[in-house]
Amino acid sequence: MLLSKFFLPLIKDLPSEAKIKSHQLMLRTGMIKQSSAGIYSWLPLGFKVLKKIETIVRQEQNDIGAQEMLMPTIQSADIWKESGRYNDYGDEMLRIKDRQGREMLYGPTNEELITEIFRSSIKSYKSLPQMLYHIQWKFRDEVRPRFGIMRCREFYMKDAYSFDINDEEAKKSYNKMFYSYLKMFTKLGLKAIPMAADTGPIGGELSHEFIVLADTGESNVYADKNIFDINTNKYDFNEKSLEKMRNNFTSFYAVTDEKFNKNEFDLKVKKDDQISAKGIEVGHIFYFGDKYSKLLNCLVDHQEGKKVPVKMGSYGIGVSRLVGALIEVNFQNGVMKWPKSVSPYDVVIIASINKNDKQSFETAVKIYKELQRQKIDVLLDDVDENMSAKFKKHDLIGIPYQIIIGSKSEENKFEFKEVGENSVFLSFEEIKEKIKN
Ligand code: 5CA
Repeated sequence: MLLSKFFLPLIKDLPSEAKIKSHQLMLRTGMIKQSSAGIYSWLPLGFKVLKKIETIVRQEQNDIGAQEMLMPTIQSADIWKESGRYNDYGDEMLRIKDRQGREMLYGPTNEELITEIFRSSIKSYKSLPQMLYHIQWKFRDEVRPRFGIMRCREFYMKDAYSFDINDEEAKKSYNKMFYSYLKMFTKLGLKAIPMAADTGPIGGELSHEFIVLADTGESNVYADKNIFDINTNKYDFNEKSLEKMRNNFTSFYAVTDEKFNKNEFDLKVKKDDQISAKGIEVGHIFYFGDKYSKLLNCLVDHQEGKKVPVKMGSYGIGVSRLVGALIEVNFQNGVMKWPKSVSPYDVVIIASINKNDKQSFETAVKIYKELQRQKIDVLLDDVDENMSAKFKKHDLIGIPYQIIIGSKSEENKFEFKEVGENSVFLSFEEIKEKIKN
């Protein structure tokens, strides 16, 4: 992509409500544009990052055997009346009437709809376990939408649902998700720690929020610092190993503020190991057993002949919120560096545009075409402005690798820089290898 042709509306004057780094950066680099309070359009740069995150989430969910599907954003109120949440959800739910006067709503989550799909499709324990997920927009009419896409009204969520015959089997599904989440966040370059949490309007007794520590986070968390040192790579995807992994995490004190108890904290965690910090909730998993299956009469034939309500869990990830979390963590001292796994482009060529130096631009175009031929996603900054203005702009756009073509270029060696490190002079082959690795 040529930057001169790219739809990238950079803005200089930030609206005063942009208080945190991610909100500011996303507006300045034209990743998003507010359309109304808490509702955003995703412009090409932001959309690319969002889709890359989505791809990693999808891969990791498929890897543990979860099956992707797609449920609609608009749901009928009837199933929510069956569960009793049509009233309980309160003002956060956006209620709509269609032309026949039927009550509809914009889904804030999908426990009811998935239970309804399941009950009309699966009748026997023989078809269990099942794990289904979709990645779909949600709407919650938050009282105070703020911090851009961090707490907004319309947001992109991955929500998965598990179905098992009993608590013991359901625990295995919960452990699989636990594992999938930890792997997924590692791939995104994030350290997200599972912490015991309140179940809120979803319900049930058991839940964990996955928290990324950040000063700008909205959650207050309390933890034993040793939980951050658990090496998740030593666990495999088999029943015993997954159980060990979960037991390892849950043996450390790590809770969100609703679950916090000062006496317990002091009793279980040495003073020097106590962390009390702010964090961003990037995911939340729940086990609520037969809460919805009982209310919605979602029964399967048990091995012993009787009919039993299926045991369910649900597992959410804030796909759009993750974009913000990644910025909060990786935007330091005015310089953004996207993790390579989700960067909008693999590399940017920053070329000097100068009437007296036609050579530089020709070289830049040559490298650009060659990288494209190698299927490397490359951005060429061909905008007519001085190099220092270009560097400032790319400090914000945050592509992790830069090829700088200007006065310093040498014969067949090009200035190559990984953001945050010193630049080096490399041949085209060496550059290609670096990027591909
Ligand atoms: N049904 C369950 C799990 S599938 C559920 O809805 N869980 S949740 O309410 O915790 O939401 C899942 C994730 O969505 C959260 O962990 C958070 O990362 C993200 N999220 C929730 N509300 C918002 C919001 N207003 N703006 C942006 N992301 C949000």
